[in-house]
Parts: sequence; C-alpha cells; structure tokens
Amino acid sequence: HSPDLGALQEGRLVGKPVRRVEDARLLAGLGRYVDDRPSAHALHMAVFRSDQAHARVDAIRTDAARALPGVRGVYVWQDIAGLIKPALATSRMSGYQPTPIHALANGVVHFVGEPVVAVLADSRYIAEDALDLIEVHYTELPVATDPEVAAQPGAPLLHATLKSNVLVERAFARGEVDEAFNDAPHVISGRFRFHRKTSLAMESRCYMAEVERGRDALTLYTSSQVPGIIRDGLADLLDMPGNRLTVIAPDVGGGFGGKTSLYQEEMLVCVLARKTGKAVKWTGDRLEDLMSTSQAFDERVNASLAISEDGLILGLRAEVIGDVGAYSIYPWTAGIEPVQVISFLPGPYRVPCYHGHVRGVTTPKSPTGPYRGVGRPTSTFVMERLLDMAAVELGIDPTEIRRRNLVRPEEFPYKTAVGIVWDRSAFIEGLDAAMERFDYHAARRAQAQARAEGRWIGIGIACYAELSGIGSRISASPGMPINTGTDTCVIQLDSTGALTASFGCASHGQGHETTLGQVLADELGARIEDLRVVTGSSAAVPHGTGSYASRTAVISSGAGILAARELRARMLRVAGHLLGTTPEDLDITEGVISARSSGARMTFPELARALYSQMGRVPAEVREEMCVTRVYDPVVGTTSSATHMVQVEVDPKTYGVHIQRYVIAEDCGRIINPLIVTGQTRGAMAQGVGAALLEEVVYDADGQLLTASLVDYLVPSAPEVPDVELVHLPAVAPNTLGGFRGMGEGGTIGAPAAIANAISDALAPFGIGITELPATPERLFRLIHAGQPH
Ligand code: MCN
Ligand code: SMO
Repeated sequence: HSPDLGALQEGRLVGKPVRRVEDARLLAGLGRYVDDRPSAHALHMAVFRSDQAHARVDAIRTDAARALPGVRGVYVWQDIAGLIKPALATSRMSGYQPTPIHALANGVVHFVGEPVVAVLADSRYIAEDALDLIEVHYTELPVATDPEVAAQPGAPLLHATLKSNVLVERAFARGEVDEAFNDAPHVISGRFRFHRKTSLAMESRCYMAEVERGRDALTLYTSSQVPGIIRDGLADLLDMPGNRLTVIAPDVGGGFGGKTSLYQEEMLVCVLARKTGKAVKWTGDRLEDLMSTSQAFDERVNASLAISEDGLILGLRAEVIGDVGAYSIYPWTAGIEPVQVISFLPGPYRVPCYHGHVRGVTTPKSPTGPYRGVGRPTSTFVMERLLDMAAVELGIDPTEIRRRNLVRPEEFPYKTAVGIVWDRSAFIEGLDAAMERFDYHAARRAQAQARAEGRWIGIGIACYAELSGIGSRISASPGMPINTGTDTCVIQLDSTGALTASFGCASHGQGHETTLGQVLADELGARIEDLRVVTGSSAAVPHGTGSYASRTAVISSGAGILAARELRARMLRVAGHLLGTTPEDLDITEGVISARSSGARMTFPELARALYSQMGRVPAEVREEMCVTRVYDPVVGTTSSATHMVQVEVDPKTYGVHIQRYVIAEDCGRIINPLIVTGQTRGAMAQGVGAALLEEVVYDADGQLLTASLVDYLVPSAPEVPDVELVHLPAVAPNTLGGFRGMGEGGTIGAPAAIANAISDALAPFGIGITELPATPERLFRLIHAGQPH
C-alpha cells in the first residue's frame, strides 16, 4: 500500500479490543429503558390514529370513551392547542416549504397513523379499550400517493398551505455537462428505484414525562438518539426554560436514525403531564412503530454517466424524486434524505462535471427522516450500478473502471462537484485491500467454472466515501440552529477522587461508555474503571445534541480530549505542590500520579482529599477547580471510506439470494476499539442486506399501509446475514483531534450497492441488471421471466 498508510499510533487503551463495559449490565437484563421506569402512579396514554390517508376531520365523538371507568382524560387538538406550538422544521433552502406538525391532528389528517385523539387512563389496557369507543367522522380528501403524480402542477395538495407538493427542490451544477455528454463516446443511463424502508429498532419508541408539581418542572424520559435536540425543541414549543425541562435518554434499544426526530407522542406526554400534574407514559407497539416512526429512502433516480473510451468518467447527470411522506420532519426537514442523494452521487470518484436535480415531494405516508446512511445508500447504489454497466459496455473489469476513476492519493484534498472536500482517505488502498482479501482473480475463475455448470453466481463491488464527524460549517448551512456540529464534555474529579465525564451524545447501542472511557482514560492516565461516562442527559451539559451522523467518535471524543487535557494539567499542578515537585516531573499511569525524580506517588482519592477537605494542605493560590467544560467543533468533518466486495448465488428454484462471502476494507482513521468497529460494521451491513433483499414498506394507491406487521415487513435474520471479513485501513490521521473518523453508518451505505452488483453479475447471462431494490425473489422471478425491469 501507499507509503503514508500504516497503523496510527495506539494508546494504552485506544486501539485495543477493550470489552464493552456496558455489556455486563445490558446482557444481564439490568439495562434501564424508558419502559422500565416505575409507572404505578402514572397515567397511560393510548393514541387514536387516522385510518385515512388524507381527510377532513368533521366530528370527533369521545363521550363513550370518557365514560369508561379508569379513563382520566380524552384530548383532541383544541384541548391542548394553547399549551404547545406546532413543530416547524425551518430551513434557509430557497423555495423550501415547511409543514407545521401538530401534536394531534388539527382538522385534517395527512397519513394513515397520524395521531388524532389521546386517551389517558389508569392502565394501557383501559386506554386501548377507550380507543375503541371513539368515533371520528371524516370527509375524504383527494390523494396523490405517487410522488411523480403529486409533483405535477394541479395535483391535489396534501397541505392547504402549500403552493405545490414539492417541499424542497435543489440543484447542483458544475462544468459543461451538456458538452461532456454530447462529446462522450459512451453514455450509460438507468432509471433506478430504492423503495421505502423503516429503521425498525428492537425497542419501539417510548416516552414518559414526569412533573415536579409546585415547580412547573418536567422531565421527559425518551427513547431517543438526540435528547439535546429534543430538549431544545420542546423548550421552544412548550415555552419552558432548560432549567425546568430535562430530557433524558436512558438505555435505548437502537435507533438507526428513526429516533433522531421529535415525535407527536413526545409532545403529547409532556403537554398532558403538565396539564394533569401526573406522570404520563406511552410505549409504542410494533404496529405504531411501523406506521409512525420515520421511514427512509423511497427515491426514484434517473441518472446517466458519460464515459470515455478508456473508461474515465466525463460527466454525470441525475434527476431525483424523493417521496418524503406527509410532513417535513422536525428538525431535519424534507431535504435530509433526498438532498443527500444528489450531494453524494459523485462518490469517491473524479467527476469533472455534474448536474444533479432533486425534488422532495409530500405524499400521504409516514414522514421520511434520517436512516443509517442517509441518502448515501441510494446514491451509492446508483453510481455503483452505473459504473458496472459502463464496465460491461467497455468490456473492462469492474475493479478496473473503479481504479481508473477513484480519487488518487496525490489528489487529496479533493473537492467534489458539489463542493464537499474529501480529506486523505484510503480510496484506492481500500479497493486493493478488498481485492487481496477476497482473492478476487481466483474468485472470478471459480465463478466462470460455476457458471459453466449452470449456477447463478455473481461478484459485486461497491466503493463509497462519506463525511463523518460533521462540524458546524456544514451543520449550520441549511439554517438549522438545533444541529450544531459540536459536542460538550464536562469532566470532574469529585471529593471522593472519582472522575465523571458527561457528554451531549446519547449512546443507543454504540458502546460510548467504553469508547469514550478509553479515550479519556488514555488522556488522563486513568484506568477505565476510575471513570464514569454519562451520556444521554440534557441536564449533564449546557449544550448537546445527541448521536447521529457518525459523529460521536470524532466530536464527543474531541470534546473529551480537550476537557481531559485541561483537567490533567490542573491535577498535576496541585499534585506537584503536594509532592514537592514540578508538574513536568509528574506522570499519571493506571490512576496513580508519580514523580519521576523521587518516585513519590499519590492516588486520585488522596489528591481529592488534600484539595477538597484537608483544608490548608493546598494554599488558596494553588487550589484549582477540578471541573472542566470543553466544546469541540471539527468545523468541517472528515472522510470515511470503504470498498465492499460480495459473492452471491441466486437459487434458480426459489429466486432467493444467498450471500456466500462478504469482504469490507474500510478506513475509519485511528480506531478507538476494533471490537466495536467490527460490531458496528457487521450490524450496519446486516441492515444493508435487509435493504438490498427484503425490507420494503408498501402503501397502496389509497395510502393504506400494507406492511403493518413483521409478517409482511421482512427483516434479515441470522441465516441471511453473512459473516463479514473486515480489513481496517487507517489512512493518515485526518484533521480531527484524536485522528478518528466516524463509521457507524458505513456498512449500510455500501451493502445495497455491492449486493445489487453481485446479483446483476450473477444474472448477466440473462441480460438482467438490478435497477430496483430490494431485489426480492418476486422481483427476480419477474425479471428473469419477463425480461424487463418493472
Ligand atoms: N468507533 C471507534 N473508532 C473509530 C470510529 C468509531 O472505535 N475510528 C466507535 C465509536 O467510538 C462508537 C462507534 O464506533 O462507539 C460508532 O461511532 P461513530 O461512527 O462516531 O457513530 P456514533 O457513535 O455517532 O453513532 C451514530 C451511528 C448512526 S448515525 C446510526 S444510524 C447507528 C449507528 O451509529 N445506529 C445504531 N450504529 C448503531 N448501533 C446500534 N447498536 N444501534 C443503532 O441504533
Ligand atoms: S441515520 Mo444515523 O442516526 O444519522
């Protein structure tokens, strides 16, 4: 590999496969999720949801529900209208149209599953029974469920306030695209479709609001990835200052992007707790999760690649329609998924000219929002398919066309056609390493042999690059102040000598207690068990957002490093005084401070006692405050990249796809914990397998949800998820404190494209290429038998 690659320096704990400290708790069933909170005195909420896709609410009859013993309240929008504002996802994007999200439908419903009435009762059972007694009379309004129809002028508007159903429209242009296409010897075009999916966390959404009566203070326990964003959002909607509104995400059983937005039920438990003076709890069931948790993808892409005779990309064109569902999601906006598709379409390649145009169109379906990979699973699918199609046309190997077009080491920093800057990342080295581990040429020979025997075996490749650890510059550019691109660490040495570090991030499966603990322990010279890492509480830091966008390894670690360095310096100044030496003479290892010159030693508790309680041992002018707050902003962020290589066999009887081998070579900079990085990559790849082969949210033409249970919405289980062979390629340290790059989403970005290419390769003898995902057995059957795509 290239000479500047190689292992970045390892710390004592950073870089080591430290066992996850949270697992002793989580695996023993001792995790504390929202639903585990004691609720004997709470009121339980159930939500009456719209069974109409788009309708005017004419009348709501709640008398019978109110009369049911055990029911404590039945609420419609008018009952709470004065207590909470609708959420409005604002943006500076020109022409963007927001849609106010009310906690309960305000006269019109916009998708099946939208909350219309909330019931509070002594138990969830009673509350559910009460739902059966509610009658809502609707007048159906016209629907356009197909986004291409909904985008047409004159299509029925989903929200009366809109000028058109196109909530967001953006274009990126660089260079003379028309010229490039006119002059190109080869133009490769395709119409691609990535269907809608959902995040399907194991723990469904769950909220509990507790009030402190007499103080008008409220604590929301929420199964959320973003307690800081929820706190800041609700503070505005409820008009409550942050010192009376605390938002806590305790243990959270997965989010995958679906828990990064503010939901109606979250607003409702808060409003109703404040109104009744009681704790209010809501636990979503699987049906509610499938119909109301934010969904993902749902894009149609028309794209073309202009290619030279020797396989170089001359230009790229793309027209994207994203079906964003019923609302512009708060706080991310309807742009979050589809705009990323055109932003990242050029990928890790040299694309001299590009024109990308996208429209995000509202339709009566659950809103789409962030989902692991955000936009890039679709853009990678499209770009990687086009490159494979080009390779077939030119008669060159798919690895070769990528090698010719990948941004090369000497070209970094490379500014893409949309202005994203790739810092030095292992693009080419990733391709090389994946080929080597896969034993690519031998695999091709074996494939030829198998094909001769009539087997449908294919090899697929996908390369991608992503921005991770995104700092303030990009976060702030769409005008969304609630996503700041920063995190805060507050670290303290208390009077018992214990260290506590609090962050604004919110672990929901990533093992932040372990990885942040490793980073801090190394900085401080402490043992990981000397430290307690607190995440997920808005009360612990003045400002935080949460964990999303593969940001925590970069941004939270950065804040931790800054805070720990300052705390360490303060500890050494005080210890120097106590041990009669200079700070420079001191070292901290394994939680013990020692003087190199004299060998004198001191533990953290001894230091704390001397400083805090043995008054007089440390003179006033030497005393230090052992509590440090630091904020880290990586400003731009950094580039993570990978090559996925997969071999599949399609079963000629069932049309099922069996994944035989899966290799990933990836660059996430300096690795904090290889065990966690491997687990993250495998989990993300599993979700990519689901997206490629199985998972599809289906609405019918009237906007009714057809995949309303896990019988219809298929997720991969153990037999469908292959083992992954992982090669780590830490490239030169990026421009981030600590040298880390984020990687929590990467597996989901690469997998659908690589699998689509492998299936296309397997079915190449039939002249079939995959343009639509998921590639279900039914779709493959139709392709093979009808010989046409849709
Ligand atoms: N890590 C590391 N070394 C690196 C980079 C990362 O050891 N060079 C570690 C980190 O310290 C962290 C984990 O890997 O423990 C993921 O780090 P990062 O890429 O910073 O991502 P975040 O921690 O910010 O997590 C968000 C990311 C996203 S956006 C989704 S979606 C996702 C994901 O994490 N959802 C998940 N992984 C998930 N894992 C679980 N179990 N559940 C989810 O819902
Ligand atoms: S979709 Mo991940 O929470 O950014």
